[in-house]
Amino acid sequence: MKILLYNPDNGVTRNFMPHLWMFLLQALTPAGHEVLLVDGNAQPMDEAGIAQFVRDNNIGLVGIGAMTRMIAKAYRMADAVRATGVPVVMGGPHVTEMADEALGRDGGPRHADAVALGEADATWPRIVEDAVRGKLNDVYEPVDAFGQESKPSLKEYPVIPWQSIDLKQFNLVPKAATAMLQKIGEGWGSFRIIPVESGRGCPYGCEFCTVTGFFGDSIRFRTNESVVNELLLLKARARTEKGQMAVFFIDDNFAINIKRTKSLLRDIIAAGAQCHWVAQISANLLRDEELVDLIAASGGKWIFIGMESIDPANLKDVNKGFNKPGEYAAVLERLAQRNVYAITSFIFGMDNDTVGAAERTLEQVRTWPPGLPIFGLLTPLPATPLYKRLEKAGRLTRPKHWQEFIPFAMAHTPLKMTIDEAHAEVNYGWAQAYSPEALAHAVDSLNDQPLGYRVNIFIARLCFRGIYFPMMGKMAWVKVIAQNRRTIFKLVREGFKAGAWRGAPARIPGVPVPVVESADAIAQGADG
Ligand code: B12
Ligand code: SF4
Repeated sequence: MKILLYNPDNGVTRNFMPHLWMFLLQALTPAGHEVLLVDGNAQPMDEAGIAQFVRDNNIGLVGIGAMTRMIAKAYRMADAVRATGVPVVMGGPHVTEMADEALGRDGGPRHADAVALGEADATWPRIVEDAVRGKLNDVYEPVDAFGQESKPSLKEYPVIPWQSIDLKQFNLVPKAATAMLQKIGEGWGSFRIIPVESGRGCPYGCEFCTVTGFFGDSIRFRTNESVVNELLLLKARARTEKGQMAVFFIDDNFAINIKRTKSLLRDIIAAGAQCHWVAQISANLLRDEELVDLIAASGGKWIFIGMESIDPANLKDVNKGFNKPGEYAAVLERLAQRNVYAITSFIFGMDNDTVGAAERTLEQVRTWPPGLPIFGLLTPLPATPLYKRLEKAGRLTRPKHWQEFIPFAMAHTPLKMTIDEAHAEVNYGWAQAYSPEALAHAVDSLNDQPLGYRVNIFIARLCFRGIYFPMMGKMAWVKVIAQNRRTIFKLVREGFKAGAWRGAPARIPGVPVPVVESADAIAQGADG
């Protein structure tokens, strides 16, 4: 049977990285089936397009995975597939919490023939076999022989065959430039950010986060050997293609067990499996100097830190009191001393936020080493403690906000400001942090560093800007480049002076996250 695994875009912005679930389920599919992958972020498709694809490729089963944010699109695409007579199974965090909605048991239309609840590593092979027999159940639950919930231990992790997977759709280097860029240094003909997990679960239970509920508070890790082998496979592929790749360790809190993380990083170094990587780690775990040394030595370049707020009262409200705003600066300095920088994530619209929260946050951000600040709004995702609290208090203004997805829009009223004021705070945060002046300031603050670091921070900031300011077209890029021309000229001039542009290899230290078009990320602190 031919199976299509499809991940929708959210219809507004695009993602810069493929989704791990697709590769994982592909690797877990029983032998004898062919699995095709389509990520709507890389290969945009509409309803007619997916129906045509399913017919043209003689697909027998479609699997769709989606977060809450893109569930409306996922349902529309599922409806289009089902209209061709092909069954659809849906999985992922949203339908796990809202299975009745997907199955049309809540009075609405049915969108899926079957729903896979929770982690589907063990249920997926069963789903495929049932689909072959034409006997899909409505719901697949990960339970053991006694009906108890069972979570994959990750000790037996499948080998994802990165050496042979078709990754064309995920290359961030424009096609026109591939041939030329292949010749630069070790080769830049391709650049991909590949998701790798080393463990699952986070016990912290922040109020707005689905992770503790979904993956459970029991943390599970892959073996170091299996992670190291995966990195070696990825490095080998990049080498043969004369391209580059970076890894995004998608663990929610990569250092949740510091001893284990240190041992993994040591093994990566010992095996020569270092690569440029990004990971999410909570600030409290970055107090450890040895850990930060190992992060730098193993190739860690960007750490995503869910700071959420600089106001301890807000942090306490959302059960994230373990974040100590007083230590943010020291944590960032500790990273910057090793040339590791941070993606700092903030949430506005929290209950103790008042007008001016964004400027107060930026005042602090400006005193920190340069990084990539991102701003979002507190969003009640289904089944989170936050959702339940706001629902009970009658504060949800759009209880089914996902059915009509609006980016950067609140679904409840904060206590100390209006919804419009909260929106204005987010707008202000992005506009100020990514203004030409702020970009110039970030570059200048690294004046004592080699040119490559300054180029790195500049490119990373320009690309990250696309999370909020959609830069989908050429004209949008031209405008951004014109606005930042002074900084660009300055960097180019310095490059000529230093001879950096003469003769390759010009290897930029550190991986900018080159969100080629518009990237959507992270705007509500899912980290660590
Ligand atoms: C990496 C990541 C991202 C990446 C993008 C996704 C990517 N390209 O990988 C980035 C950083 C860009 C991102 C952005 C956002 N993310 Co995010 N992200 C994650 C993260 C950390 C890892 C995802 C992952 O690969 N997990 C590991 C895989 C193995 O797990 P999985 O995807 O759940 O898949 C398993 C099952 O769900 C199931 N399954 C999944 N799909 C399917 C499909 C079928 C057919 C079947 C059968 C089974 C199945 O089987 C898989 C194996 O067991 C998760 C948290 C987490 N640990 O999952 C948050 C998470 C998915 N993100 C979340 C959110 C909210 C966002 C943002 C809105 C903002 C934010 N808070 O981060 C944006 C929106 C992005 C957008 N495009 O609109 C939420 C989603 C909650 C929800 N109900 O929707 C999560 C769960 C974190 C949280 N705070 O709660 N994210
Ligand atoms: S926000 Fe981060 S630290 Fe908090 S529960 Fe979610 S993954 Fe864990």
